[in-house]
Amino acid sequence: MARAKIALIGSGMIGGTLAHIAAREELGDVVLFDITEGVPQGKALDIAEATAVFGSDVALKGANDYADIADADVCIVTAGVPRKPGMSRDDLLGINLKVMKAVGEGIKKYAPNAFVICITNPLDAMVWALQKFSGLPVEKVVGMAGVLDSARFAYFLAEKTGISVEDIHAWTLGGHGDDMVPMVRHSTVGGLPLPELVAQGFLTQDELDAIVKRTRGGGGEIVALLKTGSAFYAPAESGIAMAKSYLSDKKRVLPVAAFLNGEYGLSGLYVGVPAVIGKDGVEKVIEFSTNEDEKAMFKKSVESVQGLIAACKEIDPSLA
Ligand code: A3D
Repeated sequence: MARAKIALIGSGMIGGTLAHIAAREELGDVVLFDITEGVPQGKALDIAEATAVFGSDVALKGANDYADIADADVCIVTAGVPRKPGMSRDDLLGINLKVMKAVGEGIKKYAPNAFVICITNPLDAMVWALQKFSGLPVEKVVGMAGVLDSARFAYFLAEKTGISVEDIHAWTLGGHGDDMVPMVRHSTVGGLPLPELVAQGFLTQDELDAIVKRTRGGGGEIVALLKTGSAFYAPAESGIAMAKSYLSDKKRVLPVAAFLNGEYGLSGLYVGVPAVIGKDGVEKVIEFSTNEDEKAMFKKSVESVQGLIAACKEIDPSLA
């Protein structure tokens, strides 16, 4: 059987890390695409040389021409600009919307059958615009944010309780902003929902509240430390987890920005929800029960996403 083809649109910090992991895990042949000349070619050659050390038989290519992504099975989009200290994700909207137009048109022309994973911020608006510009079916275009936000939540819980990350299932829903919704009642450590974990004395309510707050600000914490860009290792791992579930029809339930058709009472926009990812892309959205508090937080988060979409429509009337 032919190897899968993975096109990475954007060859910066996340794109390069995605290429490294994809090659190392032998997920398929990798094309690194970027507008900057030399960078995708240099990263592709560097990683190709590393394949002889870790023993992966995959091809890597750097490209500045969309023709090179032809017939890709998966496209992971990180093209655009990341945050610098003091910037919110929303500050990136105007610049990255133009990038999504170019990327969407490239994918439409050369890789219309791909499963497309958008990582570019502000995520929920950019994935919405990318789907519109590419014209691909909504179930084949998804956003990566929830896997990362949930991983941060799980890691902080593991760090505080001393329990293996493997036995923690944490969930964050809603938009990928600081008002994302960490789902405390649905997240478990060793099968115990977090409120029960507090009741059993594994951690205090104050410690749990601090973890929720840190999860919401997790991206900003890294931006403040790095000073020159934003997180890339964990975002890349998160994109790979989604690509793997699609490529091997694994049907993992992952928190992703999925297009909603009535689920959670919403339609026509992308928001972070748990979804089954398999060979058809987003195969099913899972609906968590929500109490009044969670509903209010979800509503606030969705309103932020709706505001970003309205801003996109204002900037580019073809999206209206
Ligand atoms: P960076 O290292 O700057 O890479 C971006 C790359 O995109 C650069 O190599 C640019 O040359 C390239 N680029 C710019 N315009 C175009 C274009 N029109 N076509 C093709 N390539 C282009 O950034 P990064 O890799 O650190 O981050 C990439 C994006 O991911 C940013 O928007 C971040 O904000 C975002 N991000 C999202 C998350 C989520 O969880 C959603 C997490 C971390 C970063």
